[in-house]
Amino acid sequence: MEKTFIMVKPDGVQRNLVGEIVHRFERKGFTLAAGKLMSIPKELAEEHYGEHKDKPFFGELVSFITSGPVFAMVWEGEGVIGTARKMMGATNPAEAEPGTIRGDFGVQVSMNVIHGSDSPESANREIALFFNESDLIQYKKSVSEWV
Ligand code: RTP
Ligand code: MG
Repeated sequence: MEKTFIMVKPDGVQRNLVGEIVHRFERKGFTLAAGKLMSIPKELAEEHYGEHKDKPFFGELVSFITSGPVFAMVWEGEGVIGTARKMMGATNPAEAEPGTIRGDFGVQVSMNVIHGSDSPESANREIALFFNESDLIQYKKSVSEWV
């Protein structure tokens, strides 16, 4: 089953949005496979956001994501990578639709509450960066028959 890497960024943890975000993914019908509160070491942040290393905002991005704890998760379900991106909304919260996580809770592009993998390749890469294979819990929820 498809899996994606989702992370509540330091602003989301500080603003007590972990429960709200987990709740949205649960209510949607996706299954939590792993989750942990953690501080991201600088090297891991640079690797995670490696695609942006030549962008002008890279330093600010790494410094923000390492500024406080994040809540890292793996969510599983049909089409979860693309659907999670829709639930998150546009990168810039000012452009994100109301009803999306960034549209409802974000203001600035640099502090946009949540990260989600943008493709199957990114999802595999990011899950492997943050979790061991043995961290991913496989189980069946009876509700899966209904969504
Ligand atoms: P993310 O990787 O965090 O899920 O966000 P995303 O795919 O929607 O956006 P991406 O293009 O991958 O950018 C990564 C993060 O960099 C910050 N950013 N700042 N100052 C700027 O112009 C700027 N542009 C991007 C954002 O916090 C974005 O989430
Ligand atoms: Mg991205």
